[in-house]
Amino acid sequence: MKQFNKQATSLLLAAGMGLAATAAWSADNLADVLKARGLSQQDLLAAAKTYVPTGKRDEFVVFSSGGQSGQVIVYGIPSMRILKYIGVFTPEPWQGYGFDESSKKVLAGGRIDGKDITWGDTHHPAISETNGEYDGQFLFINDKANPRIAVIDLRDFETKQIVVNPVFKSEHGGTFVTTNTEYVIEAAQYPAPLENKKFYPLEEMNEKYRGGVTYWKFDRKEGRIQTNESFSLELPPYWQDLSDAGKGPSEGWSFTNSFCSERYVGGIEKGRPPYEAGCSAKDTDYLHVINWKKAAELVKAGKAKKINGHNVLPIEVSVKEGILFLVPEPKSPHGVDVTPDGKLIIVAGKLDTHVSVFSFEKIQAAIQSGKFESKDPYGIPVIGMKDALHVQVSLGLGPLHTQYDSKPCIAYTSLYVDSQVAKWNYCEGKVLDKLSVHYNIGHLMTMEGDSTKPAGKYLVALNKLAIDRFVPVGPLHPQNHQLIDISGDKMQLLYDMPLPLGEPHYAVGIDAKKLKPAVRYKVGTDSRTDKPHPGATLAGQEKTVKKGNKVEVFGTLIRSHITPETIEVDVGDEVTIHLTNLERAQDETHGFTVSTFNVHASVEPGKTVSVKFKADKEGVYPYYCTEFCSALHLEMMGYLLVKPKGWKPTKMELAKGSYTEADYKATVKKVVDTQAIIDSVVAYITSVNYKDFPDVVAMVEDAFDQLGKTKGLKEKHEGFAAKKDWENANLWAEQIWQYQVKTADLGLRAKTYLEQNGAKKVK
Ligand code: RUQ
Ligand code: CUA
Repeated sequence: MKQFNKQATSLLLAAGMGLAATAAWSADNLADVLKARGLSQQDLLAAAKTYVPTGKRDEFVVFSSGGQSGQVIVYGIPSMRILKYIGVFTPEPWQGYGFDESSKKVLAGGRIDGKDITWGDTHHPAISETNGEYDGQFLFINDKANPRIAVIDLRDFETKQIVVNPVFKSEHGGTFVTTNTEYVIEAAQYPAPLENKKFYPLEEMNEKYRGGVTYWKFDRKEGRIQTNESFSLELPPYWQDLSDAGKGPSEGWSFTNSFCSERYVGGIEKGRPPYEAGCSAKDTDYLHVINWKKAAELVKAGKAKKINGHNVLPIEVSVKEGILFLVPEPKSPHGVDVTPDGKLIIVAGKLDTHVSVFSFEKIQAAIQSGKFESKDPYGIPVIGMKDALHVQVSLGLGPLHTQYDSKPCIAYTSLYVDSQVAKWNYCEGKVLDKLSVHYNIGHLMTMEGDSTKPAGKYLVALNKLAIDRFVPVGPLHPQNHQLIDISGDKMQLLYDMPLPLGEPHYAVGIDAKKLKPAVRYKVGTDSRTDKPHPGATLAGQEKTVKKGNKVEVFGTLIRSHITPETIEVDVGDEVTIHLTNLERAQDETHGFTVSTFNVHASVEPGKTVSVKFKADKEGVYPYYCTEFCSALHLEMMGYLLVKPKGWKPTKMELAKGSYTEADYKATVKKVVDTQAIIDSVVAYITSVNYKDFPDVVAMVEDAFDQLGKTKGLKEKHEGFAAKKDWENANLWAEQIWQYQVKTADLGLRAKTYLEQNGAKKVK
């Protein structure tokens, strides 16, 4: 320890004097590197287009579904560097998600039939929109396996709410938002009885099984879905697939396609032809065209019936009120994507080489004039395919999803079987370019490509198979996200990124400037409710309260200690530890765990978090901070003492160290030297316009907070020295130094920040 102190002092001295080492580039030249690494000029160009040097940032931020990991993956474009995994349907220990009390409540919102479901099959993220443009405020994502939707607040990138679909047993077509995020759309996938826990044999598929679409009402002010104002449309047992919301002229409408409109029931084990044969027998399936605005009014007017306590508009009502129509679409379609101007709806064929471009205007004309070619078996009017089509274009094998460019009429469609991206013009129905991807592309995504104003520039191919692209890591391969430059006439492949967490289905990319996440919470905030946390505590007010067998600790965290440093309980007590992080400095997160009790919290600056457990075994359990937060991070710890029943203390003295007067004097000198560094840093900071830099102001406040804690300690150590109690004298002097180190650390960080961000002299 003494050794370390000496080193730390000289480091601080060196940095304080401005003796930062300058990194020298080696004598490499570009040509040599290209040769040595076997790279082409093309590779070099791609590298230059994607490389983001240290200190610079990405232009776009992508939120990718984490597939079966139940999480959301956040990465930057063009660097393709992963920035974060957000725990959503699955516990995520780093963020304490599922290991502290408030986040457990969020996960509990996703319980079904009283059971925890600790994974999810995430497919489609959606960013909240204002006037059809991404606004960067909220993110939604669905769970296909256990039909649920989650709300993530982009002010802190935390999951705030999970809601369970009350009438479906699976879903795929979620999440899609309406133009002003009034509703989040979620469509069923595999038909089942809508009533919970209701059994009907498969022979009753046509009569008793149903599909549907749910419109979740989103309250933007609260940042939460309002379940009681949400509703669903009952739909036939066609397998509803993806959806999209109308915009511009088609605002107020939504589109959901389907497959297996044959309503086929397989049973290969009984000798019946399997689902895949029966579900693709017909040449066409149905696009559902729904007037959701009118549907919402009908629900308000009491036309819905309650199923499982949820408002459902029966098919007869939707037909009678003229809010539900069908349009035949080439068989087994997959994606449905409304064009940025809201005039056209593009449906990809999956088992057909064509993409079909439907015209909203033509669909409306057919509806207005009552021109229908037939009715489906449930009485829903069917508009003739020809009457709704704008154009059909043959793109290649296995078209799945379509995304849009910033240039008018330009779209990109993924071709799963061909492993290609097709660039084409949907106004004129012309193919413009094709690019091979590796391999078997599912979704693709352009920047802000779902909005009314796509940003162009980049496209990401979300490939289902990676095969030979990466160093092998066993039979389960990573996924391959490929970055493609779409700024020119021809598409150019720039980068392969292995994604090692689940199978991402869809992703959304937003201009990084639109995201404005906070760097700290207001002190004492419960981040999962966004409200003041009842367990919040301020410095000096820490306490432990015992009532019966319930122990509640109101503690604080600040470099480098946890207050309290000892928690004593009796075996069998129920222990709740509330912790508030008192730091203001950016990125000064503390973590917290107690040995063997399966709790963990991530406590960012200002946040209050609680962990709770039953101290059901006697013993000694260290607790500590799990984030490397400061030089004395390893010392940021304490003991939980779980005392046996009827335990009485026998020995009351703590072991003593053996400190001498020389030790004390050395410590005092160290304190004086360090103060000189602090003074020089302070002199620098106050000589420039540091008040113009909010991050620096926070660091400076924090630094003075730390220094403020040394008040009275000088008198204290001198008092002990006068009594020749060298242990206490030395330790209290040492404690001054501890606060000084944190002050100096913050001060130096502030100084570096100011130097790198062009601070100006004020006097
Ligand atoms: S999808 S299988 Cu969006 Cu193509 Cu889920
Ligand atoms: Cu706080 Cu480590």
